[in-house]
Amino acid sequence: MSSDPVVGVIMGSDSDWPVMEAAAEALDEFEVPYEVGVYSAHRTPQRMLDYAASAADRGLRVIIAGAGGAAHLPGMVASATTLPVIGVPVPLRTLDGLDSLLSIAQMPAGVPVGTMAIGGARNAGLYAVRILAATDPELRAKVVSFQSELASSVLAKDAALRE
Ligand code: RP5
Repeated sequence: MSSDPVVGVIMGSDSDWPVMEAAAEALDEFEVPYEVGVYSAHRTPQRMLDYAASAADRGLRVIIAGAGGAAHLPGMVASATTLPVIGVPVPLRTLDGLDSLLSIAQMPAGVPVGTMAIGGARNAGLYAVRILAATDPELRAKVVSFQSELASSVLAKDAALRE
């Protein structure tokens, strides 16, 4: 948890955390302040809506929402906020997360959710960083370095294979 968070990392259940913590780790890498919480679309619907409706006024700029199965959290949060919402389909024991993916991706026109891959919490964190970096030159410089390191790591692996 950080002071003055600009990203909300929320999930439908604490059982989603083993997947969702990768989003928090990515935000940590870029020193982006965030908050985490459990907000269930089905078990605590009003609390979820209150969170979404107050998020922008509290200073959040992006919401990352992960859920599994009947994964209605990202879409419902998107319906109650003007902030960009990034959805993470959490894979459960059955159906390998395909149900989660389809629940999050098939949004009606007018209520967008940026849907990540099944279990794609790290990319959700990195996507939030990119959204913030669009208006933050210091953060953008960190993204440039990150991409350069990513490319270098691939070149190093390529070189190792050729030895
Ligand atoms: C969803 O139901 C949650 O996001 C979680 O992925 C799934 C199971 O929740 P628990 O029964 O483990 O609390 O709403």
